[in-house]
Amino acid sequence: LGMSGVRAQEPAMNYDESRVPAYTLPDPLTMSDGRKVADAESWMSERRPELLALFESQVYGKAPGRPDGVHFEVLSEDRYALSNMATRKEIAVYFTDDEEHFMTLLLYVPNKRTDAVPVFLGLNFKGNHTICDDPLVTPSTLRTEPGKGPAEGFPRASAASRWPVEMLIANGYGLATVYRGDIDPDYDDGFQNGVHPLFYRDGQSRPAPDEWGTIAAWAWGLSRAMDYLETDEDVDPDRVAVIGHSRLGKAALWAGAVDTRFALIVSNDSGCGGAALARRRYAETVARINRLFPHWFCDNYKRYAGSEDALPVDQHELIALIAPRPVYIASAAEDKWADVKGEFLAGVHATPVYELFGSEGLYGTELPPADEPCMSGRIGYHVRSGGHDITLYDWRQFVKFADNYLK
Ligand code: GTR
Repeated sequence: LGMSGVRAQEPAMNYDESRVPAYTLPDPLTMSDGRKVADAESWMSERRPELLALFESQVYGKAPGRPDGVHFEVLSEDRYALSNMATRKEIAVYFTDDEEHFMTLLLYVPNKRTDAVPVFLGLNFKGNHTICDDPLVTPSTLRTEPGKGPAEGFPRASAASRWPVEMLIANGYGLATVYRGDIDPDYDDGFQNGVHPLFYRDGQSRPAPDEWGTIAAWAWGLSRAMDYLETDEDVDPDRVAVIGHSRLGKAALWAGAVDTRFALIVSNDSGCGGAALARRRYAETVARINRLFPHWFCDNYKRYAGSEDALPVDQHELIALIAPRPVYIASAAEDKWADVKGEFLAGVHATPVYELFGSEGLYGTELPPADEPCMSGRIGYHVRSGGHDITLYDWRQFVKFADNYLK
């Protein structure tokens, strides 16, 4: 089957709301054997594990859990970072007993604190040194596809507009981040680099069809960062929010679904394979995402290219897996590629699960107006005016929402 064979399954991208096909979403509150989920207890003990296993085997792939050899080393600590407002630490999170394979966690905590602080944790696209103009952050080693990406790496502070470190510090939050490439470089190399080979069984050379792709590896890395944060006395491990933009928002949602230590989850413009409903087939589809990013999901997910109705789950159930913990879904009005309405509806259709816990979720059949956040329930939502990005406006809403739960 050549590339043209794969493309043949792919109808033209649809950007027309009136041409979204009729679809029936799987009911999060009906078990595979047809029984109804009546209460929070049976959701937690029966339905949630069943759904989690379906997302693992059919969408993201199973990850190995915490290896025995995981250990940490604080590489540097500076109490006079960010105009003396924050303490900066850089921590090596070693994945195995040896110290060859590791990721570098960059952590800022406010100096003005009486107690351990809540923290936002998220992966970054271009390197730890790109998130702000702190000259002492160790530059991450660029791990783009050979020949792609700037030879000298991305400049310091080049992603600063996406990381309002000072605003977070001023509001009493810490910030922790890791370069995605430290966990798994973002290109298809048959899973030879990154963390996957560390876990191959004898004779194995790539993940099995139900084993982890790159998004699950990134989510696994977020859990390893959490392993460290649990040991840092400046951080309150019960108040760690996990956040991500776009592909890294897909990873944040999956991390929040799998790892209940995350107290709050933020998805920004995560789109297809993130917050957006697959069955709407609006803009980016399962076929298209698997063709362009064959390494992101597990191989079983490729079966659903052009056959979304055959998926045993849809993305509202990914949001439901987070219940009853608070989750915030952010879209951007011009980010049609991510299916704004599909992201909103995933929150709406996850709501019955939140209600099982006596919580409110997200309501409505029409999108709320741009720049009018909904945060009365435990599923927050906004459409920001503008395009695909994560901005100060977005972060201000996340902090406001987090203040309700983590302060
Ligand atoms: C796009 C991809 C989206 C989203 C985005 C990003 O090319 O189609 O699913 O992940 O990249 O990460 O910015």
